Amino acid sequence: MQDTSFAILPGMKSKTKGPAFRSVGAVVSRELENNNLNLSCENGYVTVCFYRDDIVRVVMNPKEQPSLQSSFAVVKEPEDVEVSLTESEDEIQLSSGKLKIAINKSPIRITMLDEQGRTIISDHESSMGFNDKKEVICFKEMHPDDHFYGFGEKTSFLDKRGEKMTMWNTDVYAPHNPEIDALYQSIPYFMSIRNGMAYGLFFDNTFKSVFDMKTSNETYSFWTEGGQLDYYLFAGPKPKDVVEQYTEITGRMPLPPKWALGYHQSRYSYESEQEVRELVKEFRERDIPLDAIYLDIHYMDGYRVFTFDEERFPNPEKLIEDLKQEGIHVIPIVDPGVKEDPEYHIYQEGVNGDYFCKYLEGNLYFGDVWPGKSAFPDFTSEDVRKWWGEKHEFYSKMGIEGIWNDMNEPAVFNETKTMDLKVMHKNDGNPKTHRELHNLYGLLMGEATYEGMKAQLDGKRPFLLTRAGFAGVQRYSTVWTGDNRSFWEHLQMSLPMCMNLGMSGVPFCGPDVGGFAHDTTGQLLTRWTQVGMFTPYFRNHSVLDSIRQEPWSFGEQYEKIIRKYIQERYVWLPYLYTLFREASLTGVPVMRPLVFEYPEDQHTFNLSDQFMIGSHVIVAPIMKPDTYHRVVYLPEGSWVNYWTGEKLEGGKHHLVEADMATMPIFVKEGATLVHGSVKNTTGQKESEIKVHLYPSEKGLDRFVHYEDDGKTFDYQQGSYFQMEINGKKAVDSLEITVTVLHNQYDPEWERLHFVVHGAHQELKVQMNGVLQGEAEFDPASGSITFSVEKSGL
Ligand code: MIG
Repeated sequence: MQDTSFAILPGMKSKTKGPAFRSVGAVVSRELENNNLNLSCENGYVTVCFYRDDIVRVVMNPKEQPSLQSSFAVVKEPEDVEVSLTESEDEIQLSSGKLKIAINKSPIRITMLDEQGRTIISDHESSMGFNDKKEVICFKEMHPDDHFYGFGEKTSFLDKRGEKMTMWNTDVYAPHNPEIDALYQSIPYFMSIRNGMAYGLFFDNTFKSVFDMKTSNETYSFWTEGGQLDYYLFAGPKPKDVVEQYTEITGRMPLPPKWALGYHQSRYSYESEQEVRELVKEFRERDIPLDAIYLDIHYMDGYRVFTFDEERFPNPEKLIEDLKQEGIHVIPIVDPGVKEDPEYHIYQEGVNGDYFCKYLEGNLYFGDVWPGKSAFPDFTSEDVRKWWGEKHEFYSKMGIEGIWNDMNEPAVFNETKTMDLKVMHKNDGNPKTHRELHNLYGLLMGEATYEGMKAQLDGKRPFLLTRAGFAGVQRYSTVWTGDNRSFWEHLQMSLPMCMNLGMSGVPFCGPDVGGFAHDTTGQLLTRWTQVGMFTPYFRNHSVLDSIRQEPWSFGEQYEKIIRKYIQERYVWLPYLYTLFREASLTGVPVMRPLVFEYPEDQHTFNLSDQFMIGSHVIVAPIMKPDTYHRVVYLPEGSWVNYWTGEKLEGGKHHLVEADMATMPIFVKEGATLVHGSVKNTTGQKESEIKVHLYPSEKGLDRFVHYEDDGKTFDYQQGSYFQMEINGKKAVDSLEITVTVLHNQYDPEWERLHFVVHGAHQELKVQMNGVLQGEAEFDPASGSITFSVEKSGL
């Protein structure tokens, strides 16, 4: 019976050519062991277990009792959840109080319900199945109002309903167009938002997998080439809860060093010490802030990792030291391929230590990459990760604090673009093929690199950038979206791509600003840098033979605007840093789609050309050539144009003007924005911070500003500063309260400079009960300003 049901499903059309799927069938018996419900079914086994009262794991294995070992993506052990079980003839029910799992017995069909008994997610009647190729599949019901987000790094628009996506880390030089459904990162996770409610699903399987939200309108499915059907359900109910739940399972981003949030300049390649020094000089002379410069593959001796070319970089220590004096960090690229060269120490160590990937038969795997024939470290084993991490002393001893990992899908120059799938990874004594572990290669390289650098930096936070990754990549690395092109379409695409990465637990991400391949133009670079001001990761990078793309490459007219937006990044940094802190604690992304904050508002469901920074700022960039107007959607509430102070009513679309120098930004009334000042680097001292208040009729929404040293892990021991800002408003008065919540770090600044926006002459401003008699009203901007000494807080 199940066979026929599977065969006629439209979702199975593409699969019917292969061996037919069979359903796991009806539940035959059940047993509750600790918190695991083990079900024996006609054609297989299913285990259901609670990880938290709002997180449930389901595992199906056609052959035997499911293994509850998780992939490397998972960092969480199940909590001791109190679960009650009730059973009727047709159904078994598990309840955690917050969440109910109802299991229909014949055929097995799992439904998740909320406290009120509303269905959140439910198996289609075909539920779970497998075929004799060892592929496994799961069908869920698709509600007419489901909209899907996440899935990591994908092309196309924000809402992934109607898409079919493959999870297989792939180096795609071109094209990143809507039909490319596998890029460098694989994050087999999504969330659904339906009528304001959200749930999430993480498919913890490292094989190539596919999510099909396209073929049928009533069901969606996910399947994989091998292993168990192993997934987690996150109960929500809000998008923020789902991200929190997903990152509880796969981990969160450590707080990055502040310098990693500044403006970064890259090029394939800055080829010599002299070129790098001249570049820095140029930035300084032109007064453009800069925090980091990248060394692409030309810095190495014949593309051998952990070396410098002695002619082009005769004294890297001195270069790095000199730049550090100016507050600028150097970030070298490190690829996984190690050149086959018996006279090269890394290759020698790798062979002698048995650190490289091998076939079952014992011979080394070699692939062609930049250095020519190369071997690849087998990062699936801890000793290899340790070795690789320790090798980074070569860089850290020179003062390097950031590493750039590329080609770690791994990319290999051949037809399949990657390693031979037959390679057998040692995997700490549990050998598995590359076919199974391919998607983990970048993540494991990231762990090796991050942990290695962390151990060497003497308490300082390392920075890592990676191209490839899997669920959990946020624990080690920042993600850039690979080889995009200098197309307006790719600027447009970068918004939903980064927003979905953010919804997938990766808050720290960004595209190559200006576009990597192809030639950028003055307009495109300017508009892209405007967006870059707010993308969590902000780096300009371009390919070898393309036109130059540094901020001054297109004449003064564009340079002026580009400078202004890079400077604005530094102005907004204290606010961004507070959001990074939030992301590191809860997983909630810094850059987020409007649907994340307004999940009930249908205008936001597929809004791909606007985004939010935190909960009170909407950014609506221009992403078309010769365009100086655009439509902006503002959700409910009152909004203020950041540049002009003009007030705009929410709940509707507005036509706004945006000359070349303007990227429209809107601030929601009730907001507090903490700003710093224009600087050369993030490391420069801040003597005063500005607190911009945008009171609504009622006052201010509670805001908690965060600060620490921006460099070390001391904040984990409590060395940070937190200040709560609140406010009550009447027609002629504003009562601000500032409360220091946590005071174990002394901020650099001496005073707070308050700016009350949307004020009028008669407005009386009090802070902590004290009337600000000295406050000045500026009729031109409609704002009231006053300062408060830190010592007076
Ligand atoms: O196949 O290191 O995505 O950022 O500049 C090219 C050279 C290899 C690909 C990366 C790109 C980098 C380039 N690399």
